[in-house]
Amino acid sequence: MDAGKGVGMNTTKSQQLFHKAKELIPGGVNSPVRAFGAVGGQPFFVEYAQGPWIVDADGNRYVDYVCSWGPGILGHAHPRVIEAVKKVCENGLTFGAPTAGEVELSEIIRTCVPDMEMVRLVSSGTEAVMSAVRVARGYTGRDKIIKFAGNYHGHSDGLLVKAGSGLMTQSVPDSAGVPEDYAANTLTAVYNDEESVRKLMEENNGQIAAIVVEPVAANMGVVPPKDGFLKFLRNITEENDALLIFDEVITGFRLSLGGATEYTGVHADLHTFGKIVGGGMPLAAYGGRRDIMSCVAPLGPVYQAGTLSGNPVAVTAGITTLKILMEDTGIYERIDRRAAKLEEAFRETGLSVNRAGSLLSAFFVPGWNVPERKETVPEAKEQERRAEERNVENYEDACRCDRQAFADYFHKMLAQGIYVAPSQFEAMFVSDAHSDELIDRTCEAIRKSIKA
Ligand code: KE4
Repeated sequence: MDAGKGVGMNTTKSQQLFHKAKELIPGGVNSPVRAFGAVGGQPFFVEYAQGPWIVDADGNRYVDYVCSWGPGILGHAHPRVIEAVKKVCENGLTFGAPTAGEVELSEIIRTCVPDMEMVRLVSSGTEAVMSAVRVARGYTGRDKIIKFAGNYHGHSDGLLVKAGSGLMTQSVPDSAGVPEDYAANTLTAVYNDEESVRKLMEENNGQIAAIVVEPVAANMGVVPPKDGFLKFLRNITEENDALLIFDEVITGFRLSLGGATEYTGVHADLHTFGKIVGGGMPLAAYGGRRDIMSCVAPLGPVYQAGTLSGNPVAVTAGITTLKILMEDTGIYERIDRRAAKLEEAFRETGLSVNRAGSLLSAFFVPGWNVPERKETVPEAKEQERRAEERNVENYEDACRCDRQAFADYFHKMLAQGIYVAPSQFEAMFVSDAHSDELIDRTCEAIRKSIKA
């Protein structure tokens, strides 16, 4: 990738910090995507963030559309959240014993998502999905699961897999260190492709514990489910006595207060939540049907535990965040409307765009920069082919995008003080702190950054 960096920005302190960090931390970061590997250049180191703004070690300010990969739906350092966290810290940071806050947060989650009849709090999205899959296996007595290419569910061994040689075969590890046999029980289907799921179900009849899916995919860029796809997954799991797991680590409390269930009307057996549910602190959750969750220790035989599970400080951040969302559900209309304005600006530049509520991704699809020849209106069939080619409906479509063009766009936006996710395969997150004025400024920056 071309090594780009903010035009005219002083990044001395960030560069010094990155140099030191690389000596101590693999790649200089504590999560790979932060290293700017997909876009080139060096990451800035954050000094502080407030509302829609993120400020780096050199004092450069950016409008932040990463929002810590989703938690920041209220904007950074919301005063009520900060106040509540400061106050609860004075009581002690962790006890390893039950607290009233865990009961309150679990009840709030169930109020927002009634299908969450029982909840277990954990510390990361990875832990939530890993545990939900284990519960599904324990409940059904079956070993195999189906996931989708392009869906990311955290870094547990059995989910760090990719489609094998022939898509209808078992998956292969997608990371060094994952034994082949750990991948063997994970089958990979094609998102939005019912036939790929049906074949795997038929070929593994009676062996599938669950299908795990991002109800709106956001890890291959944003890819919404086609009409009927989630309902199809609901039906085929019921027909085969398998469970349906909605991985709502991103969509939970983002698409609506009731998450994907409210947004799509489809009910899953188990759900996982992260990011927003913890208000930006290390907290996630899994849960669902009472009969299934009754399998979880100490109630049942499926073991899962955690020293900091339900941590009182994290729980307080989560409770305060969800209460603010419950008190003002108008936030969803506001952030969706603002995201729609960004979508319109991207479309004007010729990019393909997928949006679900306040989640969106612009794709540099093949031919994105070939202006339509106005003098000749292509035949309807040709128009249909071109439109089809521009659709991003699965991982294969997303992989066809021009990543260098994305990298150039990323750095041009950064140079204008707009920080979007440093990867074509990530989402753009809009928060309630992104004012209409900032949205307009971002639209202007988009038009300037993307020149066919
Ligand atoms: P964590 O373990 O990172 O809290 O959550 C894993 C996870 C599970 N499920 C979904 C749908 C997710 O998107 C994630 C994590 N999301 C990424 C961003 N796409 C986190 C960013 C990162 O890895 O640094």
